[in-house]
Amino acid sequence: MRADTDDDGLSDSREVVLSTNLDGTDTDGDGIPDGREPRHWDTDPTLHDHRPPEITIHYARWAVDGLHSEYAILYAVTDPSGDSEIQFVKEGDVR
Ligand SMILES: [Ca+2]
Ligand SMILES: [Ca+2]
Ligand SMILES: [Ca+2]
Repeated sequence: MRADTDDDGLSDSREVVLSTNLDGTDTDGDGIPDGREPRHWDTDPTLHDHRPPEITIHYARWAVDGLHSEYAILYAVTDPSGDSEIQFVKEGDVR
């Protein structure tokens, strides 16, 4: 079994190759653990280069009734680490 002293998902030997901190889980301090950067985000664990949030539209509807229109949109914002997602619903009338 390969040693992972700081339990960040990156083995000690791999941390030496990548020049990351063997005793710290987040070398660049961007909130994404060293072990997740190269595998999940393809980012450099030694650079504070995290990505902007992802915005996903799950649902969009537009209805027209005579001169009255309504819309509804369900969208989600996911943080770069993928650990949390917030969903929003926006509804309104167009006259
Ligand atoms: Ca490690
Ligand atoms: Ca580390
Ligand atoms: Ca990091």
